[in-house]
Amino acid sequence: SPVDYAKKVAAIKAIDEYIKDNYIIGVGSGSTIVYAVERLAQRVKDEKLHVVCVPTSYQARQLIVNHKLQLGDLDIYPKLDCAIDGADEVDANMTLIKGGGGCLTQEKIVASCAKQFIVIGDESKESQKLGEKYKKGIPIEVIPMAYCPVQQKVEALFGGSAELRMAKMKAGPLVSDNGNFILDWKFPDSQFDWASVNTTIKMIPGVVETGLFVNMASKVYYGMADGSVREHK
Ligand code: DER
Repeated sequence: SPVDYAKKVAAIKAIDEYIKDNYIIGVGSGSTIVYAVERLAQRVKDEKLHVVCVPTSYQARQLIVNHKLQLGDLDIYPKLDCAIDGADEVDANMTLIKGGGGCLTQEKIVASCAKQFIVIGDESKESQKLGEKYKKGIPIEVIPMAYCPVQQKVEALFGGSAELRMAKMKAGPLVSDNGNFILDWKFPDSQFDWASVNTTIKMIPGVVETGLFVNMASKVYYGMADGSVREHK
């Protein structure tokens, strides 16, 4: 489909421009990253590159293993050369909403360990203001026993509604790779200082991580259906 093609061209551009021999690479989660891992595996084979891949989810781990790429972890490689990942939305300041796929916690940890954090996506992810494009709300990973007080505190602090994410192929709430629940906070249309919102929410007892990635992305590649790729300016 045109969207898949757009994702693919963005992924190829990122891998071709950023990956070098002996790189330690953080591998993100979602659907766009699949094209990046495919391209990476092709380059490793063609150019006989030596790279190590650190996953951000069980899904990313499977991608790495299935493409016969060398698997690493943060115990062995706490400093990464670059991390590549998708996003649910990117605003004018390159603040991201991530976590649509429920992998925000390990994604943020891995991104924070990388010298460069490269975001890839189709053009539908680009917006001026968070909330314009991605309507499901900002994911917040919480310790299960705390989800109700966290829900209430987020809504009391900032308004909107924080809803417990329910699983699709399992009865009950979605359980993250870390064994936690996820709230999707549908925030009100307002001028938010996302850095301060992120810090405040993280300080609520029971919150593990938010899907607000503030001042983390080094570059964003937006793939277009016509095969061209725009970089965030
Ligand atoms: O869950 C996540 O953070 C994913 O990276 C998501 O934001 C991007 O998923 P996509 O590449 O399938 O759009």
